[in-house]
Amino acid sequence: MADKVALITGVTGQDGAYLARLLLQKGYVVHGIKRRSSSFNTERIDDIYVDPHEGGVRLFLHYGDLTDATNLIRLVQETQPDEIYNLGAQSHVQVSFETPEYTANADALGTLRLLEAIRILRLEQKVRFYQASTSELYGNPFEVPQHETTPFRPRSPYAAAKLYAYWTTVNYREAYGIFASNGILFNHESPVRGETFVTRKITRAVASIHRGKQDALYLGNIDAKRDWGHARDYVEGMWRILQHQEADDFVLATGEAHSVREFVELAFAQTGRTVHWQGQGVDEIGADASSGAVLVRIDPRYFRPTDVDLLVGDASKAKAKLGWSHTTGFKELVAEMVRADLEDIDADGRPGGGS
Ligand code: NDP
Ligand code: GDR
Repeated sequence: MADKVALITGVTGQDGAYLARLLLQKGYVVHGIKRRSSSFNTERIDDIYVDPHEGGVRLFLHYGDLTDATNLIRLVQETQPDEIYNLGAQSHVQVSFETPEYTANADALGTLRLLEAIRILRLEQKVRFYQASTSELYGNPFEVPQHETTPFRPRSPYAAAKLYAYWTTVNYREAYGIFASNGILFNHESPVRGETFVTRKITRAVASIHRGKQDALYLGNIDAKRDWGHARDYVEGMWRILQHQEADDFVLATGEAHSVREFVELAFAQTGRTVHWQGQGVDEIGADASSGAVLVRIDPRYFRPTDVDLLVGDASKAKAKLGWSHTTGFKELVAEMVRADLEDIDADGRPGGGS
């Protein structure tokens, strides 16, 4: 039997990089869509990319964009994928308040364009489609923990765009019989998490402060709680969702919620520092318990017009139907991220990783 072919949008992102690696290990031929950029943007996949001139290539990169329908149609036609993983998105919630129209174009209409490409090319019976849906759909949720049947109530342009993509995926499954599934994934992180998401921002700062290259870390809402897992586990879940006997929607989560404040404390603890909180509101600081040095300050610039206070998922459906559950817990995740940023800073003087 011929090797399976996968097409990944967002292959240069955190999840794209982990998923491409996983699929190559499973013997797939992988096509990834990358955006044209004036500087290199393939840092996260450079180690798995083989120069096409060297032969034996199984990972192919193509220029493209979710806002460009003709490009998507051509790429689906040329690559004839068995599985499409739609991971590409303007994925930053706070940025979506600044660029709501672009976010809707890429995240909402981009999903529609890909599903239409499948239909236009008459690939409804061949392609399995994975949509990167998100716990942000729940907003400030109606119930805790959240599962597949919890009502959605988006609280950002990002979440509203992803809501459209979620329902379009369901509709194309029902209307045209496409194997189209949503993974409703709760936050997942790794050493290659984008530097402006809160976890990576914290672990990079912890490493910089520890090596004397930065004084303090500026954060917004430190009482927000999230269900943080490891990206490695979650891409395995994406793959399992597409291997299931029928298209369906699944929550992937760890089932544990922690605050940004707890993440900060645990991350600093990796470098032997205890954070002592003093003051209130925007005047609250986190000081080093032994030296008194200020490690954390609040900057209202990082507050969102509407934020989500608590997200925690119930992945029991994925466990029962897909045999999926997370393997890396919160403490190990934080330790791995701090360790990686310390190693990077020691290697080249700055906390590294891709973005
Ligand atoms: P990243 O931000 O790390 O990666 C996003 C990817 O999308 C990048 O490759 C980026 O390209 C690409 N991209 C952005 N805009 C476009 C566009 N217009 N056309 C084509 N590609 C584009 O996100 P993650 O890897 O963390 O997340 C993957 C997906 O899962 C996203 O859709 C995200 O919204 C969703 N998600 C993520 C969760 C998480 O906790 N990580 C949880 C739930 C859902 P470039 O590298 O050039 O910027
Ligand atoms: P999130 O992730 O919005 O959950 O979206 P992010 O790490 O950006 O924020 C988590 C929480 O931390 C609070 N916060 C800060 N956030 C950032 N980025 N920077 C700060 O300085 C800061 N201080 C406090 C935020 O207010 C928020 O409450 C991520 C993305 O990957 C989405 O694409 C994905 O859909 C969801 O996770 C699930």
